[in-house]
Amino acid sequence: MTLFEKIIAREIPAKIAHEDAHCIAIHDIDPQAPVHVLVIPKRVIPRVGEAQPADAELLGHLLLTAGALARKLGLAEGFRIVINNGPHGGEAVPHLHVHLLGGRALAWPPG
Ligand code: DGP
Repeated sequence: MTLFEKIIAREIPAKIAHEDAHCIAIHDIDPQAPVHVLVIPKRVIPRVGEAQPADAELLGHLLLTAGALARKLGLAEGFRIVINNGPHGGEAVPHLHVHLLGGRALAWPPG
């Protein structure tokens, strides 16, 4: 089981921002911005580089959910969506998740 599957199963606690049939959104344990939420599919895709055409609807749902959460959490000034992939991408948890970051001006390019 991945760490996020354990959170979905309520075996590990998390602050939940949203949940529906296909995904859960939790506040990151180590926030990098005033708002830092992870949108996580309930069906495990290890990383976006391994996603398949059959995952298209689920991937779209994750982005739509992140956008809706940005509105709900008051990120009217802007926000960033990040998906880390593999060692050079900074991936730590091999269960695809969308980072939603906002609440401050974010630097570009990222480190
Ligand atoms: P990534 O590096 O893209 O795989 O992001 C993993 C994120 O998961 C990282 O920002 C920290 C967060 N994280 C790790 N463990 C936990 C946890 O137990 N609870 C919560 N809420 N977030 C976690």
